[in-house]
Amino acid sequence: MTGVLAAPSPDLLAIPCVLMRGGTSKAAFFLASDLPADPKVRDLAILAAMDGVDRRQIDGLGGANPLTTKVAIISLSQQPGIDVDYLFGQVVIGESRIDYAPTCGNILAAVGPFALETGLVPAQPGETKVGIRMVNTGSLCDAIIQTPDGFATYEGETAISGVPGTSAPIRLRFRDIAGSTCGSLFPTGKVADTFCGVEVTCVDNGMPVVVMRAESLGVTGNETARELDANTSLKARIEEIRLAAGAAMGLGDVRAKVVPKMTLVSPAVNGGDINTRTFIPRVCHDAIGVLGAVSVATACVTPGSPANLQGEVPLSGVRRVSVEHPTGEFTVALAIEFEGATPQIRDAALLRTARRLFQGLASIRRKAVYP
Ligand code: NQM
Repeated sequence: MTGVLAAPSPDLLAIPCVLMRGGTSKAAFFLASDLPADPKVRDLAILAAMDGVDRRQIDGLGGANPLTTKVAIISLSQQPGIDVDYLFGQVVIGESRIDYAPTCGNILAAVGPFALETGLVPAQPGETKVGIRMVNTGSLCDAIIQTPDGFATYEGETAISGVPGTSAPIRLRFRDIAGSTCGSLFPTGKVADTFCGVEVTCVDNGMPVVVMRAESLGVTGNETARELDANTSLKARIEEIRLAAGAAMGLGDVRAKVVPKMTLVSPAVNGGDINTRTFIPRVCHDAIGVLGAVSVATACVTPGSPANLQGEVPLSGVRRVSVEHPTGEFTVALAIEFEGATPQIRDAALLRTARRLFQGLASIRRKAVYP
């Protein structure tokens, strides 16, 4: 058995696909040039590959959790100074559709190694900077990949919470992510609003997030993700706040959207700056999204936000914010400049790891794509 089939069935289309772990998530990566050019046909192919219908995703590559049913479509960028375009898709499990509204910072970590390994970007001696445009939001990021021998290396000493072992570090430096989806850092025009009797901060520093104190929802914020997922009355209340906040953030009717994400904050318990539990938006994250963490960290340093638990008035400069989550901690470095009382975030940087898990051909029911 060589792995290459001698007589493949014509019932199945075979499309080159690489499964990558990016941070604490997994995605099927495709080159845009390998997928059907018509976006409608392309999405049928992706949904058939992942299984968008069944909640267990038993007939596809998806992992039956929002964190493991993600897709990245990569192409060379036409934008000067940028190497590749990264279009992210969140397969909405059981609904047979792909949400292209958000981007994903975890999967972003795998874009650089994928671009190097597929030959889209040549490796430099030592390390290689890959300039990435996040097509969903138009935001830009530089990913620094270790390339000691002219190849991406996956081996290294960097550990991230939520992933066993260590790997080579990938440095992500975001440019201009404030207002990525909503147009401004605080899309309601205020740093604090009240929806359904709960004080919140609506913030978009790379990801639209509604941040509120756990105690204002009657929980401590130290519960496990599983405990919170089982709390149906809490989840119903959070969804009610999300619908009101989403409209106020200019996102319209967010019932069918996976943004804004919802984060409960409470005092840090392990020496960090803040403790979090994040709903993405209806399932509690085992950790926290990358850009979600950047947005929460931003609320955390903003005077007047309910997330500013330490009553902090930060100075301009680089502020490292340690965001605790159910499986560990995530440090975000924010370059802050103040205009009056409101922080302006000049850039945000963080460390992730990634790894190629599988390379091959996704086998897709031809009839699902070309009925
Ligand atoms: O916020 C989860 C993840 C994410 C997205 C989600 C992410 C981000 O952990 O940038 O990384 O919010 O759906 O992959």
